[in-house]
Amino acid sequence: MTLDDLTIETLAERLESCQLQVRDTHRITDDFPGMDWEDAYAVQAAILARKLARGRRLAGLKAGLTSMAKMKQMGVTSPVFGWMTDDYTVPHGGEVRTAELIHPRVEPEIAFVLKKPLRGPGCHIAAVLEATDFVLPGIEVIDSRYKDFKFDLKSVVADNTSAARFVVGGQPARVDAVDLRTVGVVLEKNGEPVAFGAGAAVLGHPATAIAELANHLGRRGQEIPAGTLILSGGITEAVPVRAGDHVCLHVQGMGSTSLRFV
Ligand code: 0L1
Ligand code: MG
Repeated sequence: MTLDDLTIETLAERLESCQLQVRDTHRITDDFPGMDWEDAYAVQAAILARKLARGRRLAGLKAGLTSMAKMKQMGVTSPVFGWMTDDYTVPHGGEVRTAELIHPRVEPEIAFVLKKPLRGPGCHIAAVLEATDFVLPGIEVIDSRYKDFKFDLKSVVADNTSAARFVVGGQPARVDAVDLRTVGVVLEKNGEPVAFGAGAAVLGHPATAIAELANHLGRRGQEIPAGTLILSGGITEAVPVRAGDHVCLHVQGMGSTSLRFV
């Protein structure tokens, strides 16, 4: 690590204030170009600690930058990870108040719910599938706190990988009832298909993202507890949304989930 505790806390306060006050900011690496990955994850953890101290609860974990195309674009070879608190949860078919967000985009994802804990290092697809209770469709709403959605990787990790809202719903499926590589997804905005893909767009198999999360936490002496909901990462590019938009995700064999921006 290169940053001291006070700096980590100051950066967490800055990024969380932008989120709560719905305003953007410049990249934190502009001020701290030498910061490292541990600094970035420490800022992210400090934002979570601030929310938990105010009574928020952890609602789930997420992998981001998981699609091959997005990783190539960003010049990375492994995903990034973040979290969602209870106030990020949108009920199936529910509403998102656009005035609470800066410049939201939506991503089609497959959500995993674990029945057993997962601990890395050495976690792999088979361990994830064995530990998964069910999978179901999920739409993540991302909302970078950085101006014009422009960032570098350490800045975006510190900003909790742009996490903002999410909805899950549809028909939960057991992992032996669906081929998560070939499962097709269609994302509709206002009734029009706007993005399509298959599960394999996420690291070849969405369970790989969960294994990489377990390995990431394992290197820090942590595990993914049983019962955790995890968004495994966007299957397509993120789609910008605005007030009035209705977004619906269909996942083959798992039904649909949706939300509305008001
Ligand atoms: O969930 C995601 O893939 C977002 C990761 C952060 C990068 C972005 O905001 O697009
Ligand atoms: Mg995502």
